Amino acid sequence: MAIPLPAPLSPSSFGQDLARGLRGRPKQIAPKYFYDDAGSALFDEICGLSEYYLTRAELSILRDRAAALVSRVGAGARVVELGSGSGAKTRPLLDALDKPAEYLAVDVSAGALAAATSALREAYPAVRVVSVLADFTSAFALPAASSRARETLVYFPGSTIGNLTPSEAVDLLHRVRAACGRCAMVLGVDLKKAPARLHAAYNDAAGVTAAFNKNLLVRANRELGTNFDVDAFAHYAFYAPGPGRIEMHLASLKRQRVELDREGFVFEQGETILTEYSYKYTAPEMERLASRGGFRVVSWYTDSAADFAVASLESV
Ligand code: SAH
Ligand code: AVI
Repeated sequence: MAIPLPAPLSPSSFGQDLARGLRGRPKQIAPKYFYDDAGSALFDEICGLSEYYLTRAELSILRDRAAALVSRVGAGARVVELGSGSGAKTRPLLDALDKPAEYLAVDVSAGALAAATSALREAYPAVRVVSVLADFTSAFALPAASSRARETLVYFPGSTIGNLTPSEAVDLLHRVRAACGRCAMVLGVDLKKAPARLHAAYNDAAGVTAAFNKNLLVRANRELGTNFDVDAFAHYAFYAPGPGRIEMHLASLKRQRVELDREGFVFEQGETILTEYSYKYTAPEMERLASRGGFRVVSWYTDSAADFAVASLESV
């Protein structure tokens, strides 16, 4: 699959995106900037929290249904995982496939990518493991498949698709489809449920999600020389039932002025930076989204509580 190569995130793109985001109303920044080494470690900690049911639910589906999810994929496939992180969900999928030839991990978090791919190389010596440090929200290319690889399976677990707006998600599906022609996809999706449970999942009692959110400001101060008063920002996350999404913000607890590249940005008391959306879907909504992106849902499995779904898609 010849896909144009995505540029890794550089401090200059972080600075430019942050400046653009702070000039906007509301102030905002893309969630991909959460994931430096500290952010990736905090996300892994979130995955173990009692309130954050998503990881447990998805792993239980993979444990029970991985074989069914990949039953249409033949031997010797190439797996491309988008947002691979620590690779915690990679093994159940590789184990279910018949002699996978290649595994490409695509992520913006350099440290997480290196650690995950080196562990996988050791665990799967027969699989060619490739790291692709890249942003999947921009046009991206992948290294050419080796002659051993027969077909491509795109793996997008974690409900990371929910961190894109529906129209961004459709664009990504189109890019994936254009890149691989006929291709199969396994997609993790967090489902709509009682707002109080969603609220709790993004407002854990131990404050790990708050630290994950605030790490963005810590990262900006370190990498860009900004002067955010991190202690004067509060984590603020809530479920908005209309659009069906969690919104995560950082709220300034006082009036403050932040400098970035000699440009000043004033935060009024209570003003927020929008740092993340996390969209939740129903099965019909996800089917419509897939169809707008050029895919159809072939099978769909949920955990026993129907909190989370993993779908097998194919391009149409
Ligand atoms: N798939 C793993 C990790 C999910 S966390 C799991 O389910 O546990 C989201 C991952 O996607 C992080 O590792 C983050 O670095 C990566 N990520 C987020 N936005 C990205 C982007 N635009 N391009 C590439 N990787 C991205
Ligand atoms: C990676 N992504 C699917 C997570 C989510 O649930 O939206 C990121 C996260 N944000 C707060 N907690 C976890």
